[in-house]
Amino acid sequence: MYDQLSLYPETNQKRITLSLDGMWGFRFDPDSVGEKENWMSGLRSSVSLPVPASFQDLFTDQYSKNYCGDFWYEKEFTVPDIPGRIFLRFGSITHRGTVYVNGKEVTSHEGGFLPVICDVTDFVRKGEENHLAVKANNELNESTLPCGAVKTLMNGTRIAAPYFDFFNYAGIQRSVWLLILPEEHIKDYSTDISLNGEDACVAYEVKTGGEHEVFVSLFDKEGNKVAEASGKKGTLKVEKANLWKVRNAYLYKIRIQIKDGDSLIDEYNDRIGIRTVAIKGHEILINGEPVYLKGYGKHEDFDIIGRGLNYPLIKRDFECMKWTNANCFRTSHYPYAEEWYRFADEEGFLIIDEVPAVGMMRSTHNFAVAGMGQYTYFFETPTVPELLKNHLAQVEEMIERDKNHPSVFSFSLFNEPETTSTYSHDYFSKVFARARELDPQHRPMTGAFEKNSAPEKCQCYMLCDFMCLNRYYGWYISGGPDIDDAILKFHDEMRRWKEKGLDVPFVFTEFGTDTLSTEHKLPSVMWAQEYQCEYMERNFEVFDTYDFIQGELVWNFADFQTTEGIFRVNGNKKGVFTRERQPKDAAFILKKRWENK
Ligand code: BDP
Repeated sequence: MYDQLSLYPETNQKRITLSLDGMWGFRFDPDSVGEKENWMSGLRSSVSLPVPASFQDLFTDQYSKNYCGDFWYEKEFTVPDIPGRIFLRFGSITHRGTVYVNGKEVTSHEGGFLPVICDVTDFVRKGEENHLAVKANNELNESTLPCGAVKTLMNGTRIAAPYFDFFNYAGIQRSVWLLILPEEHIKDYSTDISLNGEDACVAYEVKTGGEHEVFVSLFDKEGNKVAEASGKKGTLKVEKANLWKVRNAYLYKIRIQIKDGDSLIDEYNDRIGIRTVAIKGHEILINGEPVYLKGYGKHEDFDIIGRGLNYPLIKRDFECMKWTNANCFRTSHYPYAEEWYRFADEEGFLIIDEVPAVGMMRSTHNFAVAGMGQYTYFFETPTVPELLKNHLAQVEEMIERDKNHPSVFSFSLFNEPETTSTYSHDYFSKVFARARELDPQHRPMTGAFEKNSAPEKCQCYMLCDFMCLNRYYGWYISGGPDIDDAILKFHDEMRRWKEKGLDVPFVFTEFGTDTLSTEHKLPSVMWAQEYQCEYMERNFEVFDTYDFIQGELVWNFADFQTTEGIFRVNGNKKGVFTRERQPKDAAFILKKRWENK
């Protein structure tokens, strides 16, 4: 866990944020000789590569695309000769990285989807050029998040074997910043919101590195101060609060200051939304009002840049989602770049924020094995203590990073693990308990279950505040001409869940069909656009039968890259949009349904 420094970077009168994005030096290190040969002080022979981006699709050869092992980045940077503490902040290093400044190791971080932050004040030379090196690694095993393995080809080449259905993109995929902060600075803040009639209370807590007094104020959209308080802990009382509503967001500016008498020591500004989240019976309530979730499971995925941060892509995705009248998405299967959440805050989208706990089932084809009733043991192996340690750390870092976003209304703590053993129950009890302890806003906690997690067998559903089901009736189960059977089987499962009398909302976090944008056929066949449309309509029949079904997130928003194989045609084609973000026919069906839902 970091020293509470996950605040999104801001430049203001007391803070300087310098971008280190651009071209960096890059070099593969297949024999892991980098450290021995002192690459931390200079890579010597390197190629230029852009940051942020995944490295895989930038090259034209198989070796680079499928490279699995250590790889290095380097960059020269100059630190201005001004007072302050110097930090480096990587949006992420996938899947793990060690950071060196001027040849010396500064920090190491495990997990590829959350920030890496380090204080480099004692490592840099101010006013001069400094050398930054990162040794990264993209190998997977059964104690990493996500889970997978490394396979060795007969010629000795190592390749990632993910236990999950997305390409193992890696690299420095998010922005890198140099931060110059005052010696005594604001490290973190959290809020908890309650409503009282038309008024709101924003209880806050600020962490700083010193003892000077803290002042907090809140400004409305027009810049009028609407509340203020002082102290590291306090309450902002907002009269006639403008609420952050779904698809109708209102954001206040929160300003936090450390002062010594009249002199300002540090300041941090952020935008927060005033809204509450609750689960009551089978309803999801935002500001006390029921909301039906409409939207998608997504990926950070695009041609050439892989999982690299790209502002135009974020904009286009939100425009496409809004066009279909969606109000929600799940950050399947890992926390996304923070820019996604900032945009969602503005646009009034709800987010189910997911930790990279995917592939927790011993199978490289979860999507095929799921639902066949096969026991895919996982939580009774010797790798579990290390896996749990990583899982808990990433839950902590995710909640720490995302806790103040109004868009984040829930945290998902897994995707499709094995959940039928008592081992899985013990494991996830610990994960849920820790997450509940950490979230200052006490959001509902959940996880996405695959078909093996049946009502009679699942040992983990009781840990969730609402149920998220990934179901493929009409695709992996009884597809094509058998779809009538699929629907009967689907009803049968829902009836069995109903009989359990859980009285919690159920949300479908995945349902969908692979669909090639080139294929049309009447009557429909699997993989043709007509079938995707029919499948949607038939699934909606089921959803609309049960009042406890409170949401539908289609798998997937757009086509995306996966590992190659006979189940995938240059990637997973379950997108409602193509990888280029153009609509398939099903997008028009969703648009129409969600307009009135
Ligand atoms: C589910 C997974 C998702 C896959 C999807 C599919 O959660 O990552 O991409 O199925 O098969 O098993 O398309």
